[in-house]
Amino acid sequence: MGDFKALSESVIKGDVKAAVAETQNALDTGSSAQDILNEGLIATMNEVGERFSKGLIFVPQMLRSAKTMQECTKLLKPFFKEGDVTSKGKVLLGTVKGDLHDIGKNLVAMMMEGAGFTITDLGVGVSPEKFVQKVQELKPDIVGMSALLSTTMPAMPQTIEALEKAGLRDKVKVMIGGAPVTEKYAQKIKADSYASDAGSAVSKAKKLLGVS
Ligand code: B1M
Repeated sequence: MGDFKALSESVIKGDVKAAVAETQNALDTGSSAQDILNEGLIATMNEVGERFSKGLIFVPQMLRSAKTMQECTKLLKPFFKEGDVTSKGKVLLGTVKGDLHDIGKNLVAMMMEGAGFTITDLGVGVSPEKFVQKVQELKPDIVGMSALLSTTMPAMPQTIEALEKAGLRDKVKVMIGGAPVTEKYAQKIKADSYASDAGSAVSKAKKLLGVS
């Protein structure tokens, strides 16, 4: 993790104050927000996940690291703005039913907002019924679903089915993502798009709506 060792260690420890200071320090010494995010914060969360898998840390530590990362991300937000742009489209985002992971979804929201999309974030544990209700109410161009657990991925096709049943499927594009989700899975469940990270979520969303 090279240059971001101190940042990484503070995120692993869940030391918000130190991690925020390290993030600011990295910005002040010329690191790009993109590198801090990818090589500093996201890489560290992968390390946190590995430690959890090995039984070296437990849920409370994982949660502290997550909170620490979220605080650091706040400092990076202004750097992902593409400038004053009129809305490129409306995006409804949520982490699917049964799933509480929201860091990735929040990054997708941040990057999309920065790129000029209007975001409505429904938060975590969003049921298919809630997605349907909000699509009816807000008429978004894209519904974005995030899942981090293999056990909650089935809520994605369930949501697509619920949109079909409500007669809304052809009125909205569906994008999915999250660590266990793949392009192949997106094709299987007939989502319109899959993105592996927040940056490509922006380019895929632009492509879906034919905007630049
Ligand atoms: Co959880 N957890 N967790 N966890 N957790 C994982 C996902 C896990 C892989 C850890 C592990 O075992 N190695 C594992 C899942 C195994 C599996 O199903 N395959 C796991 C588990 C098992 C669990 C619990 C069941 C643990 C337990 O209670 N025994 C539990 C489940 C709770 C629930 O959801 N019901 C649980 C709980 C938690 C915490 C609450 C403690 C915390 C989440 C806090 C929070 O999010 N506010 C947490 C964390 C932090 C993780 C890890 C360590 C980190 C996740 C993360 O934030 N990554 C994670 C290990 C890992 O992923 N390596 C793990 C950083 C983030 C930027 O990446 O979310 O992948 P990611 O998002 C990326 C892309 O995927 C993509 O863009 C993002 C940015 O580039 N993307 C999209 C995401 N959504 C997208 C949507 C799009 C497009 C792209 O379009 C709409």
